[in-house]
Amino acid sequence: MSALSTQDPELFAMVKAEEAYQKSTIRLIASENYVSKAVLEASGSVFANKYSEGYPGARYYQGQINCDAVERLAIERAKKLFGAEHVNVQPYSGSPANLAVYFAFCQPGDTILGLNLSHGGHLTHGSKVSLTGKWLNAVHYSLNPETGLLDYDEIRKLALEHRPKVLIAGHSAYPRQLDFAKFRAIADECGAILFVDMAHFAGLVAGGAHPNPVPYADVVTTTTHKTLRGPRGAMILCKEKHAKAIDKAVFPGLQGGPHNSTTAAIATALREALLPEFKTYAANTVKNAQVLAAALVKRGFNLVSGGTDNHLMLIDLNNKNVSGKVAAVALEKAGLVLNYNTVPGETRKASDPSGIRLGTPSVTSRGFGAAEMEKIAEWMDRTLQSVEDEAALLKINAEVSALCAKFPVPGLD
Ligand code: DSN
Repeated sequence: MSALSTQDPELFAMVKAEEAYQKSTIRLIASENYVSKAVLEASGSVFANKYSEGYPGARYYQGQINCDAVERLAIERAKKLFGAEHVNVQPYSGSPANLAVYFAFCQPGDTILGLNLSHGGHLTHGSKVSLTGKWLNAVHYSLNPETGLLDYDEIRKLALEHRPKVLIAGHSAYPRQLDFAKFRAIADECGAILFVDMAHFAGLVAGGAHPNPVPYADVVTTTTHKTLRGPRGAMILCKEKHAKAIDKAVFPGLQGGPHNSTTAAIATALREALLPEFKTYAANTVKNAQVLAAALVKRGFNLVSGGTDNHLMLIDLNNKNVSGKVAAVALEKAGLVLNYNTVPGETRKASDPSGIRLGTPSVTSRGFGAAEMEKIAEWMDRTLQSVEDEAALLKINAEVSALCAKFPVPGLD
């Protein structure tokens, strides 16, 4: 970064500070990761200079010979990785990708059925504060209050009662695998489009550590920067019969020119996800989450559904007498970075809810294993017992930094 360091030292210092921060902290945000150096280089490549409205071979601008090649490469790799009939790699991120799906299949006022936000759903699955909940008639299913698991009988009941145009499977905070055959059967019975938002677990699907929704769903969206470990972007995968509707919804329906440098980085991230070592990464991500979950349960943490079989955990802190926000702030001071989160049956405000969410994609990319998971559980326990004790938090922070120094950071070291 010699040009940046001389031309904009102020910004360069911020980049360096963030590098140091990402190296010296334990990053447990379930939706974050560390991309490779190759992905960083592709993200910063000259494709940032290009406008390419349209699709490969049918653009509204000349000079697309290389942009077409890049976009075709990303599409072919995504098709191969997930077994998809059609792929659109242009959505700017997960929320626009999900909007494109509704735009393709719904009219304003149509009914959609998805997972309740405080039970692990996503804003774009029809939350009242999102355009998706304002322009569509959103109905939500919840987790079973006894088990913390999806209740497929309730989903079927609601689907038959409300006859949604789109049935949504997917989440941003549900720690279990989804049964796509059951979702497909319900969608068929009520005549809905089955839409799977696999943003959180796409990398696990790619690495064979989670069932693949693509054979079951009409349409699947994913971001590319979570477990999939690519740049910040998104893709839509669908059956060939929906290809035209999806492509038209993305462009010209919602977006202008694609971010070609992101497309280039998606292509190279997908190459990495096709390598055998990505299977090991996906398996280790789940293994680490399960070790961490068990260690937390042993220390009295109340995990929604009692554990995890994917990359994330949702913890209800009501029995710890500390709110999610107070816990998250104290954990950050201790060097453990995660987010506060609503939990099923939430009684507090979303800005200071009862829970925290954490995941293992980043720490697994960094090479952490079972011993480090045990240590993280111990640090979390100590932190929550000392949320107001700055000295105790600083001591944990020093221990966290010492451990981090032993693990090189992908893309940076
Ligand atoms: N904001 C993302 C997450 O953290 O899960 C979902 O879009």
